[in-house]
Amino acid sequence: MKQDNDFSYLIDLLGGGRLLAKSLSNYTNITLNEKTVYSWKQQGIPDKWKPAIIKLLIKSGNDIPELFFPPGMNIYNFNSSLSESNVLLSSYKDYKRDKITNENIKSFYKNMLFLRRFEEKVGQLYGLGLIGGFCHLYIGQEAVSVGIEAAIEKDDNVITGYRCHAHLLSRGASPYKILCELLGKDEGISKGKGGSMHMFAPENNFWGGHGIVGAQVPIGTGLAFASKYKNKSSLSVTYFGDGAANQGQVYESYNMASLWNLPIIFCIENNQYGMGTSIKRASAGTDLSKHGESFGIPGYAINGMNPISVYLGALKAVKWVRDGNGPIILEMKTYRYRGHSMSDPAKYRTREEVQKMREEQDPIEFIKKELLDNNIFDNEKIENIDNKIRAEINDLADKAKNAALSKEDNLYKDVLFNGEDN
Ligand SMILES: Cc1ncc(C[n+]2csc(CCOP(=O)(O)OP(=O)(O)O)c2C)c(N)n1
Ligand SMILES: [Mg+2]
Repeated sequence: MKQDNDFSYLIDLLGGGRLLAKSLSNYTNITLNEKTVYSWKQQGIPDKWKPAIIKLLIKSGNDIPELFFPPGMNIYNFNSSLSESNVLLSSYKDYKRDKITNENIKSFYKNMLFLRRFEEKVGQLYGLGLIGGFCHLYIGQEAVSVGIEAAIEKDDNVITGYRCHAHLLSRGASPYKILCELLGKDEGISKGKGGSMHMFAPENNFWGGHGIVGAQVPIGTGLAFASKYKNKSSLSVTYFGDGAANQGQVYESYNMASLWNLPIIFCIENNQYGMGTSIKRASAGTDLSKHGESFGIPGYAINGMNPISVYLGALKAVKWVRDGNGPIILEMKTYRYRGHSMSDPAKYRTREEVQKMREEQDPIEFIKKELLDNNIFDNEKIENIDNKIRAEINDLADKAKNAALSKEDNLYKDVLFNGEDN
């Protein structure tokens, strides 16, 4: 049984003999002792237990080697369990660590920290009365944008709602131009006319910045349609919130995306709250990753406070879409630390809840620990990077403050499209 022995690593993937014996016993109602499971490491996993093990592997977000399926079976025999197990990709942790390089960890840290310090600066500028209009900060949710961006290509299209500064930065847009936009300056990324909620960067394949809750979803679906229509390999990552997830146009988009097999990742940033209401009070079905089921769209819930989980989940989703399988939903379980916008009485949650998330689940602290535990960076290096980022953002903000205000005739420019289609 040489071939079966090769699968002994699956036992470790599922937590080792003791845990697997327990999981299988719970799963099948057949009592299995730990020693028997350990003996499979030498003797091979019996075919009888393989279906249950495959289900556990699917649940924990692991790949299943083709040769592991019992004779006559393949992944499609497990389709129903695929939709049943929305926690699938949520528990990537140590056992998937081997797919992550030190370079990944370093860039997750730098990129997330940049987003955090940038948004903190924006909060300060707003507090000083230098930013007008609405302003929604992304603090707490950094792992989502950073993890997704690491898994997609620059040719792919990204679109989101009004909480958009971070996505734009992740796309590689100029932080200086974003600051100018916030301050209503001529050099702003939308020439100072859009402000916080309406930033666009077509050169970065970033399509807004939309103030109407959920409105970006059909547009993101249109971006996916354009890729398909023009035979491009690019996909569309369409972000929206838990509140937006119940808008009617989201379901119309699901339907069309599935019907036309469009290359789109619907990325729901479930930060647990809309403008002033928790998802539990606002949504009849709180398992947002399952909302595409009746349209035949698979969905996975992912720990959106962990950039490694986000990245690995996104890699799978990207592969699914690029392989021509059509849309997929990724529900990122995340959390925002600040108010919904800069004016938010925050009566819908306790300070203790926010504090607990910050202390226990902060994505940047998590990655910092990875850096230290694996001797990738020491404390000094970590601090130097932080200081460098702070200094860079301070300089850019000072420069932006001194830049010229948007000119009045900008009001009449770029209102209607009159350029060449590409
Ligand atoms: C169609 C529409 N309805 C209501 C609003 C007011 N509004 C702005 S943001 C928001 C909450 C959306 O919450 P969610 O989708 O969870 O996104 P989050 O703010 O949490 O990122 C609401 C109701 C709006 N902008 N558009
Ligand atoms: Mg929300």
